[in-house]
Amino acid sequence: MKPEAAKPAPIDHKFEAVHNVTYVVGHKNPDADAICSAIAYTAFKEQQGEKGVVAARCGNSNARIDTILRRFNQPLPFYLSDVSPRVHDLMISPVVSVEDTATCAEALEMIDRHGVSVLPITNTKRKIKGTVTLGQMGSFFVPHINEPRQMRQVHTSLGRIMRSLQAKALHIVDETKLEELFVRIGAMDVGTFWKISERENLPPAQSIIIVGDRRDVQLRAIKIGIRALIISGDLPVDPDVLKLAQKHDVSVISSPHDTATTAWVVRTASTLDRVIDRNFDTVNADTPIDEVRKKFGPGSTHALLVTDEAGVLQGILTKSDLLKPVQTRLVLVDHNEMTQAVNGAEDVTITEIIDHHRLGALNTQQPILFINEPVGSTCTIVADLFRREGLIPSPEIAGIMMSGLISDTLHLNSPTTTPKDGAVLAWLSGIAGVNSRKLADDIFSSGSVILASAPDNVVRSDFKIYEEAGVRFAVSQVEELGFGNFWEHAKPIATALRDLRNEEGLAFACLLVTDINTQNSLLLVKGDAGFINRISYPHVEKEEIFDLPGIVSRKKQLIPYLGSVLREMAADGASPGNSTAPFAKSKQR
Ligand SMILES: [Mn+2]
Repeated sequence: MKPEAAKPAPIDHKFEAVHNVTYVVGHKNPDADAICSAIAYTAFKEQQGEKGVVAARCGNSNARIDTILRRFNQPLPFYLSDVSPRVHDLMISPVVSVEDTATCAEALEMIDRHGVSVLPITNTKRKIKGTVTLGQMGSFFVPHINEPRQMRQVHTSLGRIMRSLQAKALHIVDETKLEELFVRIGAMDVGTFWKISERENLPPAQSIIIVGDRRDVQLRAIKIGIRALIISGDLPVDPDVLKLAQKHDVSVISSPHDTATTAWVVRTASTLDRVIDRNFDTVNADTPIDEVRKKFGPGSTHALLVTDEAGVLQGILTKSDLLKPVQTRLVLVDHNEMTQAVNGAEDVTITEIIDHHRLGALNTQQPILFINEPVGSTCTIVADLFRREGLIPSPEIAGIMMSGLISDTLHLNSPTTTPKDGAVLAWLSGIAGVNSRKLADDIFSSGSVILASAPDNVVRSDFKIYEEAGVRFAVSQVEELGFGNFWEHAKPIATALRDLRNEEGLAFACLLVTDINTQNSLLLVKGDAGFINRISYPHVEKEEIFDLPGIVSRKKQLIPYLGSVLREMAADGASPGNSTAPFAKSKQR
């Protein structure tokens, strides 16, 4: 009969994938360039053959970002709220473990082969039952001279004994039955042989006798009706002895080892039952490392078992694991200041920074790749990397980079724009097969305050109250790409501005609509005719809308102009409006 095979516990691979990830992530409150450069730089790395790179974000999307991603078929990058190291970043997984029906010998073998200090013990469903350590095993195997009965005791099955000994069964009864057994060596004279057992009150049916080729002791033991006879040194057994054993249902096992070794090995065939430490600490894989650190204080636990909600073993975390470097890596795009970076960034490894902003204070442990170029967008830099490496991005990724570039440079109109931005945009346009003018229109109209908000919110979205020469008035401003959206909604916006003037008790109210593309503005004014007639700018369409070429700054250009009109009126003794309410009465916003 073959000894039952040792069953290794199954291994959980779930958390392997979490390790060794590099997140490419933009700043908090991401704008289109932060999102697009993360996606594009991830694609660049993948095209270079890098594995485990994931595009990420650490904030919510907005209408403009959604429009861009939809247009170029890209999913929203992976959301990272916090990259502070967690248990799953440092734990050992898959973890070696044995089932609670294993023998001490098997557990020792696992400890030895894998060099682990703590061995988790599970049931067949991988639910945690406890742990064993070499130390616990040691105290179990150290001879307790004053307690001979306890020293002889093993909790095991004959099958496990044979497995441990690599022994042959000559005759076996109830091989798999787990039982309490007492082991003795039949070394003394046959006359005194059983006296010790009697004195120690060892029942024959639970006794195992290890003996060499001593026929007299063998026969006597069988006649007493012991549980099993183990013949050491592979010595031959007389056929009539075996026959008697069969008659008395006594198992006979042939061990290849000498008597002393056999006795030792039989003891290691004990199940782990008596050795298991059932006082163990568990922790969830998502727990922040900072929270578990205190559990490893002096004199406390030296291993935490990582389990899921069902108590299934996922890994193990020991004190020394806390010293390991965290595997999570970050590539920062479109920012280089820690205050703007994802939470926990200071606790993980930053491997690269690709940016176009001013340098902020940031220290790293290792030298890193740092590309900072004063161009219009981070996407410009990423596209240039593709170009320099002789790589062609996919049309979708080219479109994504166009979008980030257009968004950050206001389609090459912002003062941060460089000739390189223009060249890169043209290159990307050819690959994407997308007209940048049309794409810019789509992007900017998706982000339009006029399109996204109700008229009363449009006039209040960036609204300031001023007092000049005893006159109280308001100027709001919206920035748009072109005046198309404004003209479409001019009527309800004018009504909302009139309501605003009345509600706030103002002499007059203005809305400055600025076209970022052309750097021109329109001015919508609600006030009395006496004031409106004094405005020297040309009328566009109705009386209340004026054309203000070259005016983009409320603070530096428009307010000084309005101040001069008010002073002129005061000099003429004219009042700018009938609703010049006293300041005290009006609500201050
Ligand atoms: Mn940017």
